[in-house]
Amino acid sequence: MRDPFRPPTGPLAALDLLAIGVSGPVIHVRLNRPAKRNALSDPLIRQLHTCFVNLPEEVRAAVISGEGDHFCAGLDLSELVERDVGSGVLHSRMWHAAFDAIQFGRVPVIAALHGAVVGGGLELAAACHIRIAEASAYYGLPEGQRGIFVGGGGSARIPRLMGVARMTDLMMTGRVYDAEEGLAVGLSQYRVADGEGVAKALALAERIAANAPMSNFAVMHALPRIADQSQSEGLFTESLMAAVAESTPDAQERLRAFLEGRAAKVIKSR
Ligand code: 1HE
Repeated sequence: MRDPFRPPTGPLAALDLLAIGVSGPVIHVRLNRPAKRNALSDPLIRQLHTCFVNLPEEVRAAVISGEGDHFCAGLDLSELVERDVGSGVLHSRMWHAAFDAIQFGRVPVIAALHGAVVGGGLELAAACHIRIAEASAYYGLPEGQRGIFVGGGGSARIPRLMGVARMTDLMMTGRVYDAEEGLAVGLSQYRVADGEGVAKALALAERIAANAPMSNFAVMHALPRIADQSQSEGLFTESLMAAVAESTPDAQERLRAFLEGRAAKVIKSR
């Protein structure tokens, strides 16, 4: 039985645009602007950054979801009007810092998606490590229709999930993918019934939190970088990361546990 979720203490307690609960090693962070469909205003982006650089010590995995009928409607368009070039660059860099704190932070992050996952909402989802989509989830990149471009890391992250050609199609034509299509093209890794996304995400988060922290670190930090490297550089990076991971006391105990018959076998799931 999971402990009840408790509100955080410390710097996270002041974040009023996020509804945050901590239960054991799992933190659940909910975007909490449902009246504006969780549109990402500057204060909300800053709060996401503050949250992920100040995770409580005991946290080992995180879940992000959205309050209300939608995960996230993307950039708060009311803030975009009359922004000059210089502040536009800084604004985009602020998003990059926040989403980097999620992708390259201390713990794996799982997104539970429902309703609109559009524009910056899809950029946020793409910064997470695993995405679970409820049947109601749909994906779009309306930047093309709004006369703007992605600025929250979408051009770097989204093609790595579904390819440049598909992203071009979404941006140029306004095409929208439903949950099934999103699963098929790689935007999500799981598709669940409506109302089941958060429970699935929390269950996966608990399982991930039980991994050796250095294994999770290697997957989060080494894997995407190796994918960006040449094969030769990637293989070398892999050797270094593998040696670091397997030399931890945690790894040695887990290997011993298997050899002594104390650890679970790998079996086919249903
Ligand atoms: C917003 C936003 C927003 C809703 N910025 N205020 N994103 C978009 O182009 C998506 C724009 N939003 C929508 O298409 C729809 O709102 C939804 C499909 C997400 C939801 O529809 P619905 O019928 O449930 O809600 P609504 O009535 O459209 O919106 C409710 C309120 O939220 C309303 O405000 P109100 O004061 O009239 O009640 C909307 O104005 C407000 N709202 N979405 C501001 N996005 C770093 S670059 C990233 C670039 C992008 O993300 S571009 C994509 C922007």
